[in-house]
Amino acid sequence: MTVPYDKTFAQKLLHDMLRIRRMEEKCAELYGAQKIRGFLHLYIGEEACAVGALHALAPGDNIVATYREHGHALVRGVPMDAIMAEMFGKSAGCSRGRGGSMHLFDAATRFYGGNAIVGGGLPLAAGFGLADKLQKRQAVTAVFFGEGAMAEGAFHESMNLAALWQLPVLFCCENNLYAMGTALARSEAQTDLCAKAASYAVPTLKADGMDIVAVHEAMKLAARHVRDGLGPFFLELQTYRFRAHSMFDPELYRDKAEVEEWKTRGPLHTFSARLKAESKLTEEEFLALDARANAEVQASVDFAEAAPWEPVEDLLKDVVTPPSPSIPLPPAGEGSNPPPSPARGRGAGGEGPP
Ligand SMILES: Cc1ncc(C[n+]2csc(CCOP(=O)(O)OP(=O)(O)O)c2C)c(N)n1
Ligand SMILES: [Mg+2]
Repeated sequence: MTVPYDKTFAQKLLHDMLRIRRMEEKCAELYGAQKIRGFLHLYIGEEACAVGALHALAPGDNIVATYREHGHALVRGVPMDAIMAEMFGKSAGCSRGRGGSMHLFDAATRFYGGNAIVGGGLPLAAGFGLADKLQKRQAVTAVFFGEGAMAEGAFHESMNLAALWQLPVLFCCENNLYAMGTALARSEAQTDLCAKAASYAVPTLKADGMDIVAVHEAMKLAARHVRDGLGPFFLELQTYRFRAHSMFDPELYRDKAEVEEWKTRGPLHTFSARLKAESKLTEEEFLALDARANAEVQASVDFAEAAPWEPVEDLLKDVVTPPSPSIPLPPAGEGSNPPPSPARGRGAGGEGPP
């Protein structure tokens, strides 16, 4: 299929995938240098999903993502400087350095995380959808999650309420076949994710998540459905991560040959090749786009390095709320936990669990 976009838009899609790839390659390097600490989950290989999907949404739409969300934040418009500073834990970061890699957040672009809990974004998305429906805002809430989240109760509860109340939520599952080291077929009786979602009477669609055109077209269709007030939609993007789950993963659960096979379908080189074959990209243009992406990454690292650390005396700010003078404190003794009653305690009458 020919690429149904003009040269400018097609190159924009390619450039955004390059920006994510180069930013994350640099993050992996900075992790080794201990500039970035804590958890770090790379999206390398899956870039077509975030780029294709987010370019089908409007600025007033809400985005909720997982801990593998650096690319979603970037394409949504969170400045790379603010993302990189967040990775470094600097207060110039988009979550003031308090969140790190897994908790990127930016209300200005309606990017509502960055959620470390598997499935944690799903109820939030249902809440955004409910709020928009009650306020008669014609917005879509797009929630991204891995196939591992579909085993969580939060997925089923959110799907059920979204369908029951016909909420404007676009459920976007990035199925990369593994949840940490667990393959889908080892943990799920029903491996057809669309069949699972369809049990909530929600329309579903599968798309090739390695093909940015397929992702973008599927997402446009899904977003139109939701925006037209027809209720929620479930989209499965079939994709693959090329790197480890996080920075601590010996990858004993999959063959190297499988990874190499998926790499032949890598979204960057396949899309570049298509654009070149259709005279929408030259090698010089590719190199220029790549150089721009690398320059943006280097500038963001310089920014993060130069940014100051949060002063030590501020570290408890926003952690503990100071007591409000308008709410009197309870007299000493009240409000604390009562001592356990001997009648309820174990050993009193031999009751209670062992
Ligand atoms: C509720 C909960 N259980 C377990 C974990 C530990 N955990 C972190 S990532 C992950 C795998 C999730 O896989 P998937 O949803 O497929 O997303 P992917 O990492 O493949 O993008 C697990 C089990 C967690 N963060 N939250
Ligand atoms: Mg997964």
